Amino acid sequence: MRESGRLGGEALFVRVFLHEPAKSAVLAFRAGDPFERQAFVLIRDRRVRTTYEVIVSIARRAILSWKDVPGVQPPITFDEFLECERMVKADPAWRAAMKKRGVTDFSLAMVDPWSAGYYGPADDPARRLVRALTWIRTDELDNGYARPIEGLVTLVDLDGMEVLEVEDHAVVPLPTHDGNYTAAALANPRNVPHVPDGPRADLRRLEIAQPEGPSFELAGHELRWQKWRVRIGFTPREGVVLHTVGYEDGGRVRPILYRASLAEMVVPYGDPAPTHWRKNAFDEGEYGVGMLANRLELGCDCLGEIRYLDAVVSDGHGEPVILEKAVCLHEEDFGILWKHTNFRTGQVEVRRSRRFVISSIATVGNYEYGFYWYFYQDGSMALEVKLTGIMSTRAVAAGDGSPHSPAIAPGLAAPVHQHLFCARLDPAIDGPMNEVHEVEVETMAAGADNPWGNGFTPSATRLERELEARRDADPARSRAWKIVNPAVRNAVDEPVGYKLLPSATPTLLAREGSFIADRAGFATHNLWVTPYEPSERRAAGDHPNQHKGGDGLPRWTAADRSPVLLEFRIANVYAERGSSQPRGPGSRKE
Ligand SMILES: [Cu+2]
Repeated sequence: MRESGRLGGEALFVRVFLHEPAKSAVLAFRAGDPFERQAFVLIRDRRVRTTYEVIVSIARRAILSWKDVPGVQPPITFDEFLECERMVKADPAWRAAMKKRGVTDFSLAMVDPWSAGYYGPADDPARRLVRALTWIRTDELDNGYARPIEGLVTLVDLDGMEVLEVEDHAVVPLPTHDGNYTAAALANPRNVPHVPDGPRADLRRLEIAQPEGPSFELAGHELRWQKWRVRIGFTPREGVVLHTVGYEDGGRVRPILYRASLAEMVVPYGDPAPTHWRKNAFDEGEYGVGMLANRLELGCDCLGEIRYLDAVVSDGHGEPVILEKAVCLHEEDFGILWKHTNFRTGQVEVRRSRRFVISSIATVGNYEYGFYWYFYQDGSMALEVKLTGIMSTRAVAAGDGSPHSPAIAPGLAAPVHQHLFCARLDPAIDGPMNEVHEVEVETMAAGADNPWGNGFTPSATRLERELEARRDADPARSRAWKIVNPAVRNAVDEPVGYKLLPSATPTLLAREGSFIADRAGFATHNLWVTPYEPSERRAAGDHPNQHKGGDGLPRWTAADRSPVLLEFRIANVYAERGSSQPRGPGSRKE
């Protein structure tokens, strides 16, 4: 790309990752077939304030396509994090605001570049904006999130790397206590929490050992564990990506998913205070959970026999960066899978459950996300996201309680917020032609077939169009969604399928018509089902950073395409049917 002469010296390599081949090519691939490896490159050319999407053939060292993408902002890079902090700390207006709060040692400030979002024409993505928030430490190792600089918002243009505006809404005293978490700090009376005796010492050793080694094999990125087969990919945006997930049965591998990944996530805050109401991070699309993956060599919490996979991303200059041990693979005991006691004979049978875990952890500023894909011995699988790290905080004056921000320490509060995750599943259950049914339980009406009033019955409805296939969880009816392959029947002549089980968590709590509701439309329903379209991969659109909203799932589904269909989302997960074949009435009966 540099040799092409089309890049200025200020070009920022935002992303370099695998340009995935067409599904048809992957499914038809046989070992030894010729294959061209391609890279997708996302560039921000700061000098001309333009974003490019480029596809490159690595084997042929050729540019295959070069697209200018006007009016969008690519995600914020780690290089920009550091540059932005340095630059803000040198700004006279920011320094004056800090002095007003009694802070003179600027080296102890932490400046986090929060994505700017979109709150009116001034946030137009023609400019590359972030709203930087400031915290202050007492020394280099102190947890600065315990001392937010309330009321101070610094608007930065990342293209020009300049401060555009310093908003100073009001001085609020710095919280008085430390918020550290090391063993030594806990015993300090100035710390919240304060634990005079230090950490508990009432646990004895628990060892998890697999002296014969683990029960899985890795061939390159293909995992084999018991009957499971999974290819493990990784992108800077999504982190772990699962490809061609299948399960061996009677000597053949039965496909389950063609591809699965996190498709977007958003963290909207519910506090209207000036420093907080625009906190609405799309941590995947605006930052990248793959880019920010932990190097688990530095601290991994998996126990047992562990294997790791490295991930390769790029820095701002397009140079490869190896995230060593970004993905952790291990087996773990998971209690019992099944048990029965025959009370007449005293015969007891127990099956222990062991699950396989593919995990990675991303640090986004103050917050950590642990992503765990689980595979079980009964053929089920799950995605769990663990939320940890440190809350985003605000300072509050004494007695200044807020319904939006519960107090967590003297002078310190944590604004309420949601974390909404959207996974995209491209199912291929026993083949690519799948459909989705909503299943739930109904109390039956009184009548001849329900004479005693005790009757209830499961019901199933096939989701026929995209707009009716925007669904919400309903635990009172045990609502779930079944992806089935109508052409393949089980022993009782029912179509084979997988059931998607939603968890009962709220969808987006912000009001309809709010800025964030427009930008995070995907989070307004638990499930979306759409026809397969490889370009429709990111739930809030390809470029959510500073996007004013409407892109992604709401835009695609507005056409109300026929989906016997299928791409759907559940519990903020959506999945898609695995076929690019349009399904006309003629083919439907097959
Ligand atoms: Cu949180």
